[in-house]
Amino acid sequence: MLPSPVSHRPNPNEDPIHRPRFRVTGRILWRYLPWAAGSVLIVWLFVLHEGPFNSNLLGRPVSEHRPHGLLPPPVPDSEEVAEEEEESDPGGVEAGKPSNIWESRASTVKDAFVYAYEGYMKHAAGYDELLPINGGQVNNFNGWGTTLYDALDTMWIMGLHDTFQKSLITIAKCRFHLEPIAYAPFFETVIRTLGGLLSGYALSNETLLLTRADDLGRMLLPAFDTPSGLPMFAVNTVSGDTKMGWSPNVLWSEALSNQMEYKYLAHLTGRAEYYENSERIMKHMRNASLVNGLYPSWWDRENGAPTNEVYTVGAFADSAYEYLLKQWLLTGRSEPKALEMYLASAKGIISNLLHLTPNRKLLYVTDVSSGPSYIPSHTLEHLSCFLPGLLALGVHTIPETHLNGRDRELHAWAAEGLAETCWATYADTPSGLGPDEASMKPWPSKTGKFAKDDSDDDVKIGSRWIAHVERWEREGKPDGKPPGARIIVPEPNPDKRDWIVMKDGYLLRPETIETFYVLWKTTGEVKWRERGWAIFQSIEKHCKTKYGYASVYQVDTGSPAWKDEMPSFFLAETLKYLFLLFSEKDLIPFERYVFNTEAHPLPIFEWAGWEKEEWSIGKDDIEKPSPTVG
Ligand code: DMJ
Repeated sequence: MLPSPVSHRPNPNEDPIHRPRFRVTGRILWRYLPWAAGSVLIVWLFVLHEGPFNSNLLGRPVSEHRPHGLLPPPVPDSEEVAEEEEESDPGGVEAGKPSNIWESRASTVKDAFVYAYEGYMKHAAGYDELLPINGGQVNNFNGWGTTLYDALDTMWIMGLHDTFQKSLITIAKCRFHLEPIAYAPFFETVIRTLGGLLSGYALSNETLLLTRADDLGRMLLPAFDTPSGLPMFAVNTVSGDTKMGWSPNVLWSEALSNQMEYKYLAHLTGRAEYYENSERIMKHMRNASLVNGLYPSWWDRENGAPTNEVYTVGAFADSAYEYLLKQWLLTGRSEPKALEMYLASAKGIISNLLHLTPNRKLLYVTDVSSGPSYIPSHTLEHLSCFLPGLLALGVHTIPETHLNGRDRELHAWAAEGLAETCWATYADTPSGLGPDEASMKPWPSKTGKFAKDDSDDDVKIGSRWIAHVERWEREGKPDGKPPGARIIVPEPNPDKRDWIVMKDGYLLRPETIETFYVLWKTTGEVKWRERGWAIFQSIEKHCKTKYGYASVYQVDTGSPAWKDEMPSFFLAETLKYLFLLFSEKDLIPFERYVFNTEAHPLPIFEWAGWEKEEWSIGKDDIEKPSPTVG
């Protein structure tokens, strides 16, 4: 430590020689001049670089205290945006009123969020979720108040800073405690709670959120402690005990939906174990022997081998495909194997899981089980409606060098056609809400016109979209777009729809709206916004209760019945994507953020040199040529 000139003023009583005063002064000068000059120089350089001392003790704006200095600045909040707009359009609007219809719609969504969150806080604070019919509460995850964590970044994005600040008090007190017999589900806790904390930190720069993310990330680590590295279903955060879920198998979605959160956390904290555990699963999956680039939905935790031959992008798989592309984007495109795995799997999905209905030519994604050939179930899950958004994000972000020509077109057409069908499942029903599962009409048997033209193997070719695309190409590409990629007109008559309801609940899920948001941002086509608004109005009409919003049954009627649940993802995802869909400002640009599977935006970062070196990042990444679809 540098000596203080005051406390070290020479004391003549301590000086045996009693030197004359000028000599004492000269000695002081001699001892302290270099330090004083150095200090002046440092202060001068600091002021020159940072401006006057007006922010905090260090003279550096708080927002710049970021690990590695690579993260983007906090997102502008919507209140600031509204103020800016008022200034730029002073005559056109009433003071304080949104400046156009879309901002007004965004503001209505914000009101819905406030209504839902206030209902939760009033009747279920401290519990995971609100029971919206009677104002009850339920702990269905870990009992730490999942809805608050899941809703955190939505508050910030909507400019609800007071609400955000109040949430910090709860988070500051939370120690992620669990009784000995309780377990936190790993997948849900990572995507909702850890994802919420990390995104809240990235947007607000509140270090409390990073500290808690680090605490939680560490407490969940025992989940990775299995022979294969594929995670356990749940963890006790106090003892580190783990347990399996209802199935002894690891779901593909559970194995590969932690890389975004753990890699970002590794980057923020420098903890190797975060990177290594999640990356071990990536390496394992990359070395797995696959059929058509597709990943089976069940895996063995002991030996790491697949335990079924069911291929789906719905429940058990969805977010794993999502994390292949998204972790490549999140880590500054520095891990080519993730992109390579995404492209290979997208090829497998397009060639095998995309099917077409015979009359309306509705394009849908379904699951197939392996047999003599792939057998499609023809079920379209609401969960799978994230896929068009993912494909569109890929087309928007993957360079021509890796996705080009016909493949690029196939991805774009598939995105558009699948989104049209997801929309049709809402637009066709009297409630305006889409079912959790629809059963799509299969292609006619061998005697059917189409199958006869293409091949005798009806199972293989009958409804497969790629076969119809090939036929359309052979015919000289009439209408410019292949069947399945064209606009669908809503069909109120159930007999003419080409689909029937399988599971009749609308569970306040986000996937269709998420896809509309990505398509609006990447294509600029206003139809996606209009459709999002139609869905929001149906939610307002059928799902709003005295205490919040409820999932509903019987979507295929004019008056669906409430189901007593308000899932936290309604606040984390559904209302956030609606708000962003209508907001006129690009609050979360794709160039700077990537949404995790629970709609928590994480900032794109680049690995530091030492991280690459120390953790061998990208060392086993060998760029391969882009696979060809079809
Ligand atoms: C969300 O929790 C996440 O999006 C998850 O990946 C699967 N689906 C639910 C909402 O439907």
